Amino acid sequence: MPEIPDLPAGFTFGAATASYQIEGAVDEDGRGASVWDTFCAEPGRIKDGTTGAVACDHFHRYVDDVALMKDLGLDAYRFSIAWPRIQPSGQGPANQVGLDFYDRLVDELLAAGIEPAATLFHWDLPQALQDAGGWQSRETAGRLADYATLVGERLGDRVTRWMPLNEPVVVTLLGHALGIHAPGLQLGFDALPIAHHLLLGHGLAVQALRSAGATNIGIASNHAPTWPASDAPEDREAAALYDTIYNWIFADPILTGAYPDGFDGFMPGPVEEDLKIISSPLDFFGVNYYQPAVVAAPGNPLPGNAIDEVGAMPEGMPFQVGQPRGFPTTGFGWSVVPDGLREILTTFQQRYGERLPPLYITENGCSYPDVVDADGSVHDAERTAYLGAHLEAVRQAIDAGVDVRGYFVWSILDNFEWAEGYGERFGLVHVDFATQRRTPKDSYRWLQEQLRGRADQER
Ligand code: PNW
Repeated sequence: MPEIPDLPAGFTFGAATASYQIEGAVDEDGRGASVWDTFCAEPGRIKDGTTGAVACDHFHRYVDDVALMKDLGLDAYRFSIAWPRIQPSGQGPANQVGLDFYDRLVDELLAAGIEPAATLFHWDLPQALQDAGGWQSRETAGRLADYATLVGERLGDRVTRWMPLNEPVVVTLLGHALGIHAPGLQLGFDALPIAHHLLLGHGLAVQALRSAGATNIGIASNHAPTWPASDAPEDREAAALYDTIYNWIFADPILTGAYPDGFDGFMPGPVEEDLKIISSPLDFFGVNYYQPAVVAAPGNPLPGNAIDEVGAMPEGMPFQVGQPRGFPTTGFGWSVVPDGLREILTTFQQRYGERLPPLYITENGCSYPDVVDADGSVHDAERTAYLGAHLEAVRQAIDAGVDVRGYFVWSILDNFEWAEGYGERFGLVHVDFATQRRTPKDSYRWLQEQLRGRADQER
């Protein structure tokens, strides 16, 4: 069994989820439709034909779920707020009954001694806003800020960390360039303006949250160290381009107030003015990490297994993207490369230096098919090994001088894994979706023991 390495005093241990992946109750308390309701209803979009209509039924079971988190010993819980519960049509006054759910959840967490960390937009855009142009429209950025004001006013006194956006890169790439996620558009490079509108929405929402009295504001941004498939100059060049598009067109404007060279021209609107908003100071920057990317020039050999998502890259792209070979893979087929986490954290430190606020790992985790015994126990030794190795990588980054303040496991519960449906299980807790029975996996027991050991030491 791995042990959690020594981490600085006050290091935050948490777990993360997202509204559409766990809540269910899609028609309750005035919730409007989201782009994911629409997308799931389209034949062929979700591998097993399922939807998030029930998911983990967390909307009705949040008390039990918070009890599981408390028992595990978590310091913090990162959840997302379903925008269509707060503004069923994407604008106008708050649906107070919709906000009530998060009010109850936040109070339940605080009573359990768990810090609430809220994401505002984890992909479930109100369908009415999509009908009005969605993230292709600049207006949507302003709508995000209005929604942020409503939520900040109600919960700003109790939520301890805020993230307006989750993974703008995945929304841009999978949702709008490749069409694998809602809203299912295949715009290719014409999706770049989406990135700008998301970033503008982020900046406006940061400002709106602060005006509403919220504090401790950041982002949860997915990042992948990007490796050229070979030393050939054309592979290096292709990898540098992909690295810029995947990682730095999202982090640079936020942390430096400028796009990487040459990208301003692809962005719509008064870009210079927008960048001032986009670079509104943050209290922390959250990195979601799953695996590195391996990139080759078109026509060159790509030794990595193609990543499902980006393997679907349309013809004519200036790069081919795969994943590193020679590493174990998760049940989902993603490569297990703990050192990639150390690498991306130290890259952030080197790239931004003094300008970098404290970092959090806002997501890291893995999917494996569970082995369920006759007695109901669930064995997932690979997940335990995965978490131990990635925490060790965090330790190494801290030793190298990176200010990392916390780590959130994706996820506390098995849940609706987007286009994969219920086939991929990322939870520390097994969910039997037929009965909604929750069973802590071995990895949960392991983490619980480790967190208890830490608490004893700090006492
Ligand atoms: C993240 N990729 O999504 C999301 O924030 C979660 O909602 C999701 O359940 C989790 O990771 C596991 O997938 C990603 O293709 C989706 O690189 C795709 C990629 C990365 C993250």
